[in-house]
Formats: sequence, structure tokens, C-alpha cells
Amino acid sequence: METKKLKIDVCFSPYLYPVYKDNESIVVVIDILRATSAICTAFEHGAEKIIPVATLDEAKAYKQKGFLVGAERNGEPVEGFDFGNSPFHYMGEHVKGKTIVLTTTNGTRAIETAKDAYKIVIGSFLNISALCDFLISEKRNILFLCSGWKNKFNLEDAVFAGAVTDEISKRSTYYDMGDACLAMKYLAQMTQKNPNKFLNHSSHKERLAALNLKEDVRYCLTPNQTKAIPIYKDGALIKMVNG
Ligand code: 3SL
Repeated sequence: METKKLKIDVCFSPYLYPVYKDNESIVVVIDILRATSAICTAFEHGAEKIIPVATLDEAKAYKQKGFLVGAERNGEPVEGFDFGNSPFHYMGEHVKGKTIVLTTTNGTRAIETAKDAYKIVIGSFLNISALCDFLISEKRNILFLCSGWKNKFNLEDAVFAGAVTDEISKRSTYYDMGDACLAMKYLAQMTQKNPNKFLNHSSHKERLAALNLKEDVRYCLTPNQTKAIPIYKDGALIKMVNG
């Protein structure tokens, strides 16, 4: 008897999400530079909950109610909020046990776009091994949703989707890859020795370098800094139990 294979694919931008969405896949939201890296870091440092919101107005409303709020637009912290979007802002005692509201240019919008998915988890190089273990154990279809940049393709998100696909396909033969996923798997194989170098001249790395944020880029490309897998439940991200 033939076993039905699982599907794994990658959607390169929230704009394309309606083309890829279904009610069965686990959606992995990716914004390597830097929202999903910052989110994973916050949970590693003991944050209790992160409420992602798409707009600054929503973020302001939470701020007025006394919440801690991180806000970034075009790579820079937004005035009047507690943090920007650097993972380094989410390290330390000030995040421990806290609920944090976060709005970013692309990452939190991608989460909002996929909010009706069967399950949403957050991926970054920082939690890549734990994420692969989780996805394999779930035995479900997988859809990577790249946050991209203002609905455009983004190299680092796509390469990350390829790196996870590469790892999963080494460990399990149950997946049928969409063409986009297959292409990113090959790309990840070519770049795995030095992803930082490969991303030289990529638009977002250059944007952050111009803002003196090279250390952020280096940190966001460092694998396995946490086993935390943030999962979206009832409008907020929490740390998955056992994750
Ligand atoms: O767009 C986003 O969600 C951000 O991660 C972009 S930045 O890295 O803060 O520029």
C-alpha cells in the first residue's frame, strides 16, 4: 500500500499567501532579519507572551494600557515605545515573565496574514534544530511563510526555508517538495558553509549595515541559540511546551 506523502513548500511573501494557504499545513513564519530572531530571543530570555500586531495604532493602544511595546519601521525603533526590533533589546531581566507587544515592518504582518492557519510557529536560525525536530514529529504538511520586505522576495528568509527543508529531507522521506522549496533547498546546500558571506550584497543585510546593525545580522545568522519554539495561540505567541 502506498503511503500518502506530506507536502512541504515555501511562500516567498505575504502577498502570495492566498495562493499557497490551506487549512492543513503548519505555517512557519520566517523573518530572519530580524523579527522572528527577536521573538525567539525574547522567549529564550523568559518572556511569557508576545502579542504581535500589524499596525502602530494597535501598538500605541497597548502602550497606553501600560504594556511593554516593541516597535520598528524601516529597520529603526519607533519613538515613544520601549524597544525596537533588535534581538539584543530582548535579552535580560527586563523581559523575564513579561507580556510584550510587538509591531514590525514585515514580520508581525506575516503572522497576522497567516492567523487562521491550522498552526503557526516561529522559525529562525536561532531555533533551527528544535524547529526541525518539531516539524518532523508533527507529520503534517509544512508551509514556510517568508515575511520578505514589503511583499518582495527576501534572500535570507528563503535560504532559511531551504536549510530547514534540507535537514528535514535528510531525516524523513515522507515529504513532496514544491518547486520553490526544492530550489531553496539547493540554494541552502550551496550556501551552508557561510550564509553570512552569501548574504553579502543582499538588500536587507545592506539596509541593516547602513544602520550600524552588523552585529544584529551576525547574531541572527547564528544557529541554535535556543530550543524555544514560539507558537501562536489566541492572538498571542507563547513558548511551546517542551519547545
Ligand atoms: O520587517 C520586519 O519585521 C523587521 O524584522 C525588519 S528589521 O530587521 O527590523 O529592519
